[in-house]
Amino acid sequence: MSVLTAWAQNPLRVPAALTGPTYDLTMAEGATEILDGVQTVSAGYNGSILGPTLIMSAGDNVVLNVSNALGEVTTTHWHGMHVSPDNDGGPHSVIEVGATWSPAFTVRDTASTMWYHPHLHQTTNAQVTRGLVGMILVRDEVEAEAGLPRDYGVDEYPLFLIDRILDGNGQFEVGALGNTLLVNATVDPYLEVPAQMVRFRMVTRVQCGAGRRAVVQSRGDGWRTARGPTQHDPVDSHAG
Ligand SMILES: [Cu+2]
Repeated sequence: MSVLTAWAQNPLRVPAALTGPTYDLTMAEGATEILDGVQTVSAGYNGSILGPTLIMSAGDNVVLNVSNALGEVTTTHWHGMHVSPDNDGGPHSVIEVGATWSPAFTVRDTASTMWYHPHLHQTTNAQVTRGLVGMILVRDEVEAEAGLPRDYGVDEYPLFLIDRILDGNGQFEVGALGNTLLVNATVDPYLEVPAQMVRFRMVTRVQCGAGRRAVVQSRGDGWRTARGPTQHDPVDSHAG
C-alpha cells in the first residue's frame, strides 16, 4: 500500500499483560530470532526477551515475585514507581542466583507509564541490553474517565523504542549508540490496529516517533504533561 508497508516486514512483538494483585516474574536467558534465521542470545522475564506488561491500579496492594533463573545475580527495579527503598529493586536489593525476591507495596502512583529492568552495579547495561525490560501501566479513575483507548493489545500497546548494537553474528553488544532500531525487540515491525484512536505507551532512549504519524504526548517520564496532551509534528523513525 505504501512505502511503509514494504519497509515494515515483521509483526510487532506485543508482550502479554499480567494483572495483579500478585505478579510472578522469572528472569532467564534464552534465544530470540531478531534477524532472519539468526538466534540471538537474549534474556527476558517469563520469556526469551522483554517482559510482560504489568497492569496495576492506583491503590492496589501488590506482590511481585521475581525469580532469578538468569545464572547470575541481578535486581529488578520498578523505574518511576513511588515505593520505599526496600521495595524499589535498586542495586542494594540483590536477587541471588536461584532466589526469589518478593516486594509488596501499595500502588501510590496515579495513572502512568513506567518500566522495570535490572539495576545492579556493573551488570545493568548488559542485562538490559539482552532484553530484560518490561512496562508497568498504572490505571486510575481519572484515566478511566478520560476516554482514552485502554483495551491492552487491542487499542493500547506498549512500545519500547530502543536502539541496539547487533554484531556481525547477530548478537547483542553493549554500547552507547546502536546500529539497529528495535521496537519491542522487533526490527522493521508492523502492527495492524483498529480504525480508531490507538494509544501507544512509549519508553524510548532514541530520538524517534511512530512512523509518519502525528504523536500526541499526554505523559512525560511517566507523568501527565503540564499543559495537557501536546500535538507533535509527524516524525520519521530511523535506525541508529
Ligand atoms: Cu530505571
